[in-house]
Amino acid sequence: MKLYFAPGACSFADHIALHEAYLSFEWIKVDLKTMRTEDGRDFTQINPKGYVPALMLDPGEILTENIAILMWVAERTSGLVPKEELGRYRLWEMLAYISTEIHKSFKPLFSPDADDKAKAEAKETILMRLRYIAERMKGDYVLGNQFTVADCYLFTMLTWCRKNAMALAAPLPAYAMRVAARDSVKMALQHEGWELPAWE
Ligand SMILES: N[C@@H](CCC(=O)N[C@@H](CS)C(=O)NCC(=O)O)C(=O)O
Repeated sequence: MKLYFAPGACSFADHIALHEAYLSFEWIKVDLKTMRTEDGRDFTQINPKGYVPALMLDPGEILTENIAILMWVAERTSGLVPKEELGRYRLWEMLAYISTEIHKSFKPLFSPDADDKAKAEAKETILMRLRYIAERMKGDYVLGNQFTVADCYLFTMLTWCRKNAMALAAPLPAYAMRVAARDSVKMALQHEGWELPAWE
């Protein structure tokens, strides 16, 4: 199995999740400017959508989209889906919120064409969406006291907030430090070759 990633991109979430699930995989860096992989392939032949993450499953099947990859990984192990009756759907609900309401809102912050007003509005929206989560967090992790793949995704979004000098509402800085201490995060960082921002 191969994870196609770009350092520090949203594929970091999938990278952490694969380590959390103790799955055996190779991590292949993609240059998103040239669309070449570090093993010399045209990435658009692997994922014609032209973005990471892409997970090549062992029989040659390609899975794309963070939500699908994270759910696939979560369901390969017993510990990454919340245990309660509605747990699988609560996980899906949170992944969808992170993907469509938070992840997508970062777009102006990465766009060279976006002006300062668009960037400021994007930051405001993201912080509002994160406050919704922060005000409802009851345990150590986003869905309670169990670490799930939603934490892999949310944590990745928080690294982007800090890279953009956005102040996180409590308890998110403490939460981020807790997630940062996990072996899965340390391994993914080492493989991707970048360092975490400061949390406060
Ligand atoms: N809908 C996709 C979005 C993935 C995405 O936004 N990937 C970014 C990195 S975080 C990317 O590869 N962008 C490169 C590009 O669009 O050229 C998902 O959730 O997996």
